[in-house]
Formats: sequence, structure tokens, C-alpha cells
Amino acid sequence: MTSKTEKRKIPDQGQPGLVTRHSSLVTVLQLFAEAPLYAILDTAVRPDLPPEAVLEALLRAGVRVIQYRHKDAFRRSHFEQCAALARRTRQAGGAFFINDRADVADLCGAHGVHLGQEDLSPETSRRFLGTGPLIGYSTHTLDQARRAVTLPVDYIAIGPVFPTTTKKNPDPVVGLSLVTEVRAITNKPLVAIGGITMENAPSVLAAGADAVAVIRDLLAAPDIEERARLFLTALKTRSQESEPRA
Ligand code: TZP
Ligand code: MG
Repeated sequence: MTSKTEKRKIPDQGQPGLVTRHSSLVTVLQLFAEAPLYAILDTAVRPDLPPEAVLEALLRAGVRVIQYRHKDAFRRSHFEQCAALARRTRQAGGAFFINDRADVADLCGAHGVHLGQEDLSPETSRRFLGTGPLIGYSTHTLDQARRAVTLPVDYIAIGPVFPTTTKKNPDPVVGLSLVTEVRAITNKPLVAIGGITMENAPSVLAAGADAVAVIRDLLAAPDIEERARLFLTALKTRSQESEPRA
């Protein structure tokens, strides 16, 4: 049976969208096919835990795409932390993203940057980063997603799918229907975000997302590694049940 990944167009070597791993090149879509859970390490949600420990727990559980989200002042210590986390994620065969900041992503050796609608634009970020690093881009409406399809970005995020208490001033909830609508207009990897829990995550993949991005339902768990494992089991069961997407 042709897998969902094989059916999708994978960019050539040297093009955006590639991650180096153990000397081979993979796409973020291949990482999502392995583990359709995009963990966001938000420094404000578990200030009691060292990000290094959270990252190790996520990697042990099998998570392969991880983002560092830090909304307060970005100090030297954060930069040094990110450089170490990026190195460790690379060693483990994953991809490490920095939220908001293309400059930090570049300097700390991350695989890429995740941009919002108010950050440096994807075009400017791409000019700064060159073709190698990955760019993810948040969208909150069908119009924004339509525009994102034309931009030099490697994945599109859509949300908040459900109500969230984690993001300050979130955009209006978009629901599963917008995930399906955006799926219909693009073959780019699609990440859904906002209020996603282990219970509702399978419905988000069924609506057309390649991965779910999660903060609170992972990080607030008493045992993050166990929660991530349970998440992946729920999602893998679901993605094996569903038909491969054309
Ligand atoms: N962007 C849209 S919703 C959101 C972000 C960063 C917060 C997601 O956090 P949670 O805890 O998974 O709802
Ligand atoms: Mg941002």
C-alpha cells in the first residue's frame, strides 16, 4: 500500500523543507508520519522544569518535532539553552524549531523557525535564512491559509482549533471544519493547534491535519513522557485506521 508520505511531493535536495538526520535528508512530513505530535516546549507553562529534562522526556517517548516557545525577554541563557536543545534534537533524529525569531533559530543551529502573522514575514525570514532552514507559519483564517500556500514556508499551522487557555489573546476558534477546508487547498504539511488534548487529537487528524501541536495537555501532565507516549499511541492507531490522502 502506498503510504501517505510517498504520495506527497517531497522537495529535492537543497530545497527548503529538508532536515538533515544521521546524514540522510528527511522532510518534516516524514517526521510527522513517524510521530504526528508536534510538542511545544513553552517556558511559561512549566517554569518548574528544566527544558532539557522536558526535551529528553519527549524524545524518549518518540516525539520528533519540538518547538521552543519563549514569550518573555530572550536572554543569553535562553539562547545557550536553545543551542543545546537543537543539538540534542538533531542527534535524536528530530527537528527543533524556535518560535518567532528567525535570527535566534539561525544562530543557535535550530532546524527552523515558527512564525506568526505579526512576526518577520516568511519572505523576509526566508531571505535571511536561505534555502536550508525550515519555516512554519501560523494562520487563523482561510484567507491567511490561502496566502500561506503561496509563501516560502515548509508547513502551515491552523488554529486555534478548540478554545485554549495557553495563548494570550488567541484568535477566534476555527473548529475542525477549517482544518478540513485548509487541507483541501494545500499539500504542504498541515499542523493543527489550540486546545488539542489526547481525547480530541484523533478527530483533528481525521479532519486532515498531518500533526497536532500541543502545549498544555502534554506539559501539564505529571509524567510528560508517559503522556506523550499515550498521545502517540492514540494518534498512530487513528492514522493507521484512516485512508491515505491523495
Ligand atoms: N497558537 C494558537 S493556539 C496556541 C498557539 C500557540 C496555544 C496552544 O496551546 P494549548 O495549550 O495546546 O491549547
Ligand atoms: Mg510568533
